[in-house]
Amino acid sequence: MQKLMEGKKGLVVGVANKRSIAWAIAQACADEGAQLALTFQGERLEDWVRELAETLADPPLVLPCDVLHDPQIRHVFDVLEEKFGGLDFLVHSVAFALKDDLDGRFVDTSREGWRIAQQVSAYSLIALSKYALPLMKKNGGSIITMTYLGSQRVIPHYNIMGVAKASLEATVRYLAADLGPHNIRVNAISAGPIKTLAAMGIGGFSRILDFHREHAPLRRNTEASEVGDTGLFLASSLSRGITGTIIYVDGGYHILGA
Ligand code: NAD
Ligand code: IMJ
Repeated sequence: MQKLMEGKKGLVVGVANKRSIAWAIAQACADEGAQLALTFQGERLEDWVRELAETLADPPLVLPCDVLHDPQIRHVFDVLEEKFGGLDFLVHSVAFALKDDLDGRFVDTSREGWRIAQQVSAYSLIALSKYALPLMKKNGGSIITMTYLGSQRVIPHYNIMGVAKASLEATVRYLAADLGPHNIRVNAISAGPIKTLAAMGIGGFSRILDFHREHAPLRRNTEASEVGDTGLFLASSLSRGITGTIIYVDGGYHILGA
């Protein structure tokens, strides 16, 4: 039987290690026959990402990409143009804020901290989409990013990242409106808390996981594979009528009032 993603080419930005949400989406898409390119941020992550890449049936291209660095972004898409000749989907799974800004009082957020969080976590979606556009123009495409409930509600310590995710979610809507006429869809997945590198060292994260498990309607924590499967759905033609939306993969936690 023909696989769902057979013949589709995708770029996944944001794999750091095997726990990364980006890796769960990459695996789900690769299992359905997608051909992938993965990027890594900085040399310290290169070996990890290359090792993971080799575990996929059709080993992906692996390229460096720091989203703060326009020439690196341009290089990634130049290589994709040459090797793939086009692009069907793009997964953006990147966030960063200064540690100091994820602690203490929100009112103490620095100008520089705000700028960094916005640049890495929100502007990068615009930058990547801009370069993806010419590669997706012919056949349309799907752009997927990762967000968190802290964009809509006040969640302790999320602070400046909540503002960056609010900006990212608005960016999804503006990009969806802009790129829709090219049959390029833009959506976000809002995941429940998952123990990844980006969640390590966050004060009280185990308590956050416990609280989520006890209160979410599904009474369990969100698994990366559940997010991976929703990523696959959004990347595939099964979601062809959906754009500009935020899909919650959080066991229903976001519906709760108390
Ligand atoms: P992760 O640490 O595995 O992934 C974060 C990625 O961001 C890493 O691969 C890192 O290299 C990359 N990154 C940071 N700065 C970068 C830069 N300048 N250039 C290129 N890449 C850069 O953690 P994760 O939890 O898989 O996070 C992925 C996404 O999921 C993030 O957007 C995060 O906000 C979101 N998210 C995570 C959770 C959670 O609980 N883990 C919940 C909801 C949403
Ligand atoms: C992050 C901070 C505070 C509370 C948090 C999180 N909760 C969750 C996260 C409740 C679920 C994880 N998350 C959704 C993120 O988007 C994380 C982003 C992040 C994490 C770090 C840690 C290390 C660092 N900078 C970071 N920047 C962004 O130095």
